[in-house]
Amino acid sequence: MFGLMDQFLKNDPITLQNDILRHVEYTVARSRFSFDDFEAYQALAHSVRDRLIERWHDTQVHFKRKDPKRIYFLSLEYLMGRFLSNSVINLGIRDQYADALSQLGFEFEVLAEQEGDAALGNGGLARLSACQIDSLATLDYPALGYGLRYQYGLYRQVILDGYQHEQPYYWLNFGNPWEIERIHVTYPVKFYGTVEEEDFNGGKRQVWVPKETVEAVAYDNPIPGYGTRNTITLRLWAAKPSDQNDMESYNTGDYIDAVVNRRTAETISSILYPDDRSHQGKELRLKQQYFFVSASLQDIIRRFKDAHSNFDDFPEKVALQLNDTHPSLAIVEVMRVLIDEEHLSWSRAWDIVCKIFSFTTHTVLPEGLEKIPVDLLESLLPRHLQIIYDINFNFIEKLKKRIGLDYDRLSRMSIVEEGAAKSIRMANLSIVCSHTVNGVSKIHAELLKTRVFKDFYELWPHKFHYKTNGVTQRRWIVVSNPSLCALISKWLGTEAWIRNLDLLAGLQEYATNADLHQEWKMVRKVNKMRLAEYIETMSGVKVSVDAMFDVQIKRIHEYKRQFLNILGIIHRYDCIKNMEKNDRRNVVPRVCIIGGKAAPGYEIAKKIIKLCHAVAEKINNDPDVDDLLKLVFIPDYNVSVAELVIPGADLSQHISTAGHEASGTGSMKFLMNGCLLLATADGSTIEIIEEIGADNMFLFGAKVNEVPVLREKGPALKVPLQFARVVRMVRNGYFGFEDYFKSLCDSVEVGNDFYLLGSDFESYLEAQAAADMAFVDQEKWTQMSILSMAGSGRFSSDRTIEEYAEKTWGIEPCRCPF
Ligand code: 26V
Repeated sequence: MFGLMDQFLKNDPITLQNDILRHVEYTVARSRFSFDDFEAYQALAHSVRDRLIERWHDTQVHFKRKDPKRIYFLSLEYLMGRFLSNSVINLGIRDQYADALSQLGFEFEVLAEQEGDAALGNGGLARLSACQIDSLATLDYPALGYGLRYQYGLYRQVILDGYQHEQPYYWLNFGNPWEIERIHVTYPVKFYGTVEEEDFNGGKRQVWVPKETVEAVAYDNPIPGYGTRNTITLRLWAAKPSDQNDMESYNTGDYIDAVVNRRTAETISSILYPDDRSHQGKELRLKQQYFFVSASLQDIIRRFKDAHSNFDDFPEKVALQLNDTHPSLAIVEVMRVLIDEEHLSWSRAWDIVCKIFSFTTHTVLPEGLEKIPVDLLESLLPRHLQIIYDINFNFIEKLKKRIGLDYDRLSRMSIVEEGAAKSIRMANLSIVCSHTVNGVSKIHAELLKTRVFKDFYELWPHKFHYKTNGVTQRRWIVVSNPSLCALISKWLGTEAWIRNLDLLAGLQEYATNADLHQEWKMVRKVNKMRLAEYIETMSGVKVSVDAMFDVQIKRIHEYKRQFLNILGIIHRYDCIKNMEKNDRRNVVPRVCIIGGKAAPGYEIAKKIIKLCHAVAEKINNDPDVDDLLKLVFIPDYNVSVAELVIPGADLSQHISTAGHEASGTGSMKFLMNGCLLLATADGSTIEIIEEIGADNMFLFGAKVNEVPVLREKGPALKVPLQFARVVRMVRNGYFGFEDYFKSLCDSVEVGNDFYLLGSDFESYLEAQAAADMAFVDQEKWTQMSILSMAGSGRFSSDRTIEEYAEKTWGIEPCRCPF
């Protein structure tokens, strides 16, 4: 088939222009003589999509022909952001499109802004999936990502009077040119019903008689690699009503009710759960998980059976990666399909399961671990519950032989949690049934082994590993910071770093080069100007680009300590107010930027957002501080906002209470963009210190092993006076709303201060002072900035994915010939 015509679609400016105009006329159905920016964007996107589809077909044909072992990445969340710029850059045709558009009177950047974010996830875990998908494509791995096609993505955050409100984000309203509906790729997914016993081969067997069926329809999103023809699939499932279970309702004569009921099927995939802390044990969430798992596995098994007839070969062809416990029902579903539908024996099925699953956990907190109430499972998936019990029975029996009758430990390790409300511990299930358990940073793995999963580690030390997270430099430098990208390529004399980030180390030798310094500062300044403009449009606050831009953007969580940041800002404000006018000249001007969403039900997090606004209102309108201090909250933080903010940041804060941030990937994006880090030694920052050295960062706070000791002290803990003072200012209504902020203040009082804001405050202020000092010496700062970027090579998701491929999945690249 290859050789017939290597590439259908040409990429010269005339072809591209014609292509865009053709899509204006026939796809968007507007006149090619009159169309607006949004219509131009749509036509442009469709023209890019044609090129994606061509490569994608070639890749799929190639994979099919080679039949390599594939990795199936199972994740309920992906934060993809926008597709356009990323796609044309990965396809290597951005400049051609920009030229073609400018001849048509359009600017590429302006059209790119027309696209809404694909926000099918909450935070770190979801953005990590997106970065990893990009790396899987770029490194030519035979991979396929599965997910859910939520109609309502992550809610929009709207701020009214400083309070967060959530607005539904119906992102498909304007169409989605990046997906291809596969109406012929559908699978029935079944729920409810009973388990019956029936005779089989002279013995008995269990048969699930489900009661309800919904249809899963595939929507494919082509994901192009950079510098390769390989274009892989992100397959997202949407729920549609099925015709299989409706006959009876129609026969009852209530046609309208029957049709209305059908529509409830669609709700399964309609909403992304927006809380990334607590598992509420809701039926809809469980339905989503099973819907996802069942459809994906039917698809995977169908593909396997197309080329193979013996399931013993399954582990040679299939690796299944569980992105946290959310898709863990896949384990049980594989058991069920192999035993009930393919009629394998339990032990053969179990053998296969133990070889194919690997599990990555993304949390440190035991309360973050998912539990499913048994009664929910029993009604929704009765056969699965039986299988879980059987897996647990076998596991506990073997365990007893290993550790004896240590009932405490047996009950801690059991997959089933006994108690008033019995539940299934999804993490335990995943550990028992996976060949590998991965953490996401070195310290995270340590905490898993010594605290969270200690019992399991002692039983199976060989299962526990870690792969330090990474992010893709394609999105986080090439797409979002084109001028820095050009500068790096110029100084390195190559663009090879875009596929091999370790090459950035080559810039270390120029860290003190005056010419580089000048160009570097210029690039940074232009990015800051862009950010300042955005801030002014969003919040009306005018900021000076000569000030230090100090940024904290991430989900709002108590452990991430945005409150500590705000208390630090209050302290700074208070100091300036109490200074002699003459002394104010020595203050380093700052623009403090905070952004992030609070889960809708997370009261304290919402209060932190309100406090940020209340403090900003006071500071920004105080002529005493003028340009010396500004505070802005950036609303509706998402991937696209991050692309704009990160390149313009001088300093970024990663200040979680040590031992709480499993990894943190924001820090890596800032680092790559030459932003300095003010951080605690937690999660990924511990490894960043190893790469760039503590001298190039501003570190503070209790260390991971000191945190439990400090907590132990409780009410006897020493808290600095300045801390008590700033908390008192909030408590006493200096910023208004004292009743509303009371519980927030209470949460950091001595004896109650679980996240240790008080005991870390002094060293936090010292780190801030050190950052001020460094900023005054701009040459020194620039040097640190260059060294940060040059030392970020290890934090590419390419490195992470290569480690997974080699050590966990056992897969090889499968490169599509050009
Ligand atoms: C939990 C839940 C619970 C119920 C409904 C939806 C939902 C969604 C997500 C989660 C768990 C969130 C875990 C997470 O995002 N962890 C972050 O993972 C990052 C990538 O490994 C890591 O950098 C962050 O430190 C970690 O917090």
